[in-house]
Amino acid sequence: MTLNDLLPNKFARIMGTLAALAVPAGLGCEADEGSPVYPAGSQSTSQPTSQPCYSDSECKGERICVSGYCQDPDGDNGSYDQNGTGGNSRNNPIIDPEAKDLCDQKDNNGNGLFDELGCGKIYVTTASDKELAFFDLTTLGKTVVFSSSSIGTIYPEDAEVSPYNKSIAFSVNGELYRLGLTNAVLTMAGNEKNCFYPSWNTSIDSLVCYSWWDGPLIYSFDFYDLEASSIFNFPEDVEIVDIAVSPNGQKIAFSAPPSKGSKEEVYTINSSNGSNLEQLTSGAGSYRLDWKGNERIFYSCPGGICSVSSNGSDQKTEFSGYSHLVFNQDYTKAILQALESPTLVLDLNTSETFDLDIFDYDSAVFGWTN
Ligand SMILES: [Ca+2]
Ligand SMILES: [Ca+2]
Repeated sequence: MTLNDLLPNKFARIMGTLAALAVPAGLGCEADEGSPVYPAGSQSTSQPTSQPCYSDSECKGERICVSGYCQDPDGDNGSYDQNGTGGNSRNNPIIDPEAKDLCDQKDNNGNGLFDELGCGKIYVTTASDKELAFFDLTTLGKTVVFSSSSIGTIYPEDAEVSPYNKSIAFSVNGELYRLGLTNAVLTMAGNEKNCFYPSWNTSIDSLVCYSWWDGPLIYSFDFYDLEASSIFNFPEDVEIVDIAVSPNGQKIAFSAPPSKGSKEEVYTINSSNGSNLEQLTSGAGSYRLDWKGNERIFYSCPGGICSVSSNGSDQKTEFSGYSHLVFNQDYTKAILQALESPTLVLDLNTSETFDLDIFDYDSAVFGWTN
């Protein structure tokens, strides 16, 4: 729904409210003193929200801006009750249209959409990249799972949740760790090769990393026996800037410039033995790779987020003005982030976006689990 859709309805509501307000004389005095105004006869159901405002356009649903607060002029709190069945009755529970729609199979903000922010847990690096934390969409609360302040900085591209959501792999200054999410056990890999951009390889023990080892190298590390083995040496003297294993584990996508000084391109190799090197993009300037299923690779590109099919066709810009995205596990929603812009949840079926607005200002998303 756009603002324009709301305006005629909102105008009618304003006129109705003005007529109602003309009746009880006492209410006018309250308005003069700057207190929130209650519509006539509805003091028991229409309460001021916590949302301050200067104009109606800042208020959601049918609410209007009265005396500095968003308020519902007729006390019905929108067109839907909390079960989304409609009704418009004053007997329905009061719904705050400014509320965040947490994951509870109810329409907590009365906009006709159930749990539009999605469900599950959103993993972030935060506290100046010194904490790993998740936000649970059933409570919208934050839980810190690890503080790295004593060992260093964890960048979001250096952290990834494992298959089955058992653990998080992360690297600090190239040193690889695994943190159990159910038992909080921290395992240090002790890898002699540096590990950057760890990406899990379909098992809870095995992942791939980027290292510089006589040239750019992609290698596999196994937590079961703490063994590393080389998969692929990129033939040019350049830096790889991200790695991502496909969901089915068959392909490794990585981003690197074809030669020194050129733009980074998206490549794939077979994960089993590093064979079948394919360059998928042309002039991409790619970093921060994310697979959408096994068919498409999204990547950060100059000015936005781009994508290319895994066979190299259909390279395109998906979203301008955002720096990175993370999909949920069934690819129905994605989180879009941009520097100094609100973090959004994008519904991939309807293309609607919703302010997530539950993070600390410096939270960078790296995972979204069920
Ligand atoms: Ca809703
Ligand atoms: Ca809900």
